[in-house]
Amino acid sequence: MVDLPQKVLSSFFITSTTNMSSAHKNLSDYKAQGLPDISDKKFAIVTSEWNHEITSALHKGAIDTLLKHGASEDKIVSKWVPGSFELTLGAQWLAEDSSVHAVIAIGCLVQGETPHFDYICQAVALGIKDVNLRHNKPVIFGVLTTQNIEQAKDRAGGKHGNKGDEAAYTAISMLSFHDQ
Ligand code: DLZ
Repeated sequence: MVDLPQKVLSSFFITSTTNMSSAHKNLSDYKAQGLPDISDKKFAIVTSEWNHEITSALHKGAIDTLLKHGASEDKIVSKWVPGSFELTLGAQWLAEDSSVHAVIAIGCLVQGETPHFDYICQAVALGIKDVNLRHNKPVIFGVLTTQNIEQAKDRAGGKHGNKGDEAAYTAISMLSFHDQ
């Protein structure tokens, strides 16, 4: 295991166990304490047009959460791509901007709508992971992969919260981890 200072370890893991889905069913229930000042941080959000009703709700959730935690409106960039498959390249283009501190990728893949659901899910997940590592900055996977549209609605401001909120919270948490 990487030898991180105890202060970093405890702050990261306490934040995680206090707020993550294992403790609260979903991250939208988090108690945002001890989050850093993010007023000088630049966030880029790339969102898929596919299943727009869902992705626009996730996108709004992400922006609301960033603003709620002190992000500056003029430091939030939003771009749209046609489908979730395009999120990886969109995220990469945004991550290439050295002034961007964190990227949030938002999409919604519904199983019934695509016979190649599994391939797209895997490609996007691995693609986003690669962009994280290539650019050494948080690129958050805010992509719903659900069996049907109802499950997606439940996670886009419905009974399971808003995964866009959670994606934004995760971005802030990772910046906090990095800056300590
Ligand atoms: C083609 C397709 C299908 C059938 N379903 C979805 C979906 O549920 N969610 C989504 O974000 N995108 C879907 N797409 C579009 C692909 O992500 C991609 O845009 C196209 O295959 C073109 O590369």
